Amino acid sequence: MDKQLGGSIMWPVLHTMADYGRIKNIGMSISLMLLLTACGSDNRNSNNPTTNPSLNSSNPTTRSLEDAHRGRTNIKGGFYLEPEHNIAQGRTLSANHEQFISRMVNKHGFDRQQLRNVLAQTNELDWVIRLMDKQAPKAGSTTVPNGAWIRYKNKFITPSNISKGVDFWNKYEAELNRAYQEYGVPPEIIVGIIGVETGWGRVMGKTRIIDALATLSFTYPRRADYFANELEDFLLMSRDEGVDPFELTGSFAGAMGYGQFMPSAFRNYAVDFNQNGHTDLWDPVDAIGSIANYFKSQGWQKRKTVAVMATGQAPSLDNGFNTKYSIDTLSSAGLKPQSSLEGYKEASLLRLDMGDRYQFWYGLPNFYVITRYNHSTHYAMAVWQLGEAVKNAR
Ligand SMILES: [Ca+2]
Repeated sequence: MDKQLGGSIMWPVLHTMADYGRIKNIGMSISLMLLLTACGSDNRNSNNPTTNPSLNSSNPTTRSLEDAHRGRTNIKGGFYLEPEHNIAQGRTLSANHEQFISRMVNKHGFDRQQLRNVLAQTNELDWVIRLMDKQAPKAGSTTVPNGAWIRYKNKFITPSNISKGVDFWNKYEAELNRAYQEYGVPPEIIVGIIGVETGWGRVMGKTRIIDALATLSFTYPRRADYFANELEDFLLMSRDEGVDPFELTGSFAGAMGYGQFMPSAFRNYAVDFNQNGHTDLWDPVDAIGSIANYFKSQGWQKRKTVAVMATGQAPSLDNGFNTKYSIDTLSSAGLKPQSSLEGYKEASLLRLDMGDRYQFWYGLPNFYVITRYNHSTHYAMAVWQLGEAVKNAR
């Protein structure tokens, strides 16, 4: 958990799902499948006065940053705020708040009083703390297969999801192809990421980002530094984009938009891919370019495969995306690649629990790059296989 939080720049969909589950009072154990079904019949955004005009009526409505954007800042050094948020607050802030405010004033020239007023209006979300504490470390390696991979995979790779992925790919084919040309990251990977993260924009999180990040920055000491940096980047994004920070929602940890970027990922990797003057994670086209840019930055190798299935078993070797073996070592252990390793001399050893047996894979550098989005073998394999399934279904 710590590793994922500190090292990963994104929050995967499961966090959004947990977030959503809590909002719907349906608990955290509910499956993604059920959630996606629930989302399909749930007019969650009915309160939004604006919808993204780029999405047709058969799709769920989303509110892009551009929709919320007013294109101006009404106070020098400050945010654009809707009238209901542009109010003085009497609440006394903690020393942590005041320290953070001073940092924003000194480092970025924010208006001290306005930022006080803004932070005084944030809600402390106890359930965010509880969810953060609940996230148990990953289960250790099992010695007997129990189908963990099958269960994980079945949340994402379903006929319904594949069909939705085909729709998304068809709709944004030109932009996906342009991203491939500019960044070398193929459509199936971007489609897979957006599918696993948010069901192609269907579940992007309903928590006010500023509430989530303020809660975690000021009342969660264990990760306060990390989240204070994220809050800093979030406030900069809001100011720079001229958008009311209270208008933006996402996961309970502050992940935003189609690809669930954290604010620091926005700052470092997001791009204005539709070139309309705004970098908007809630815009599918900007999200496509931003994800491609992220993968390229993490070392994606164009036209190289991700992983190769092995014949045989290698029970004596440690496995996981972080392992690294020479191909000779893997051969000696009893494995043979089922297709070309494309000249790679080293690979990680991946093991998938199929229920009645283990399936071994050679993990190649592009597999490792996918784990930079979320540090999990299952996650990366699901992204890749979902993308491939959508590609094959087109
Ligand atoms: Ca844009």
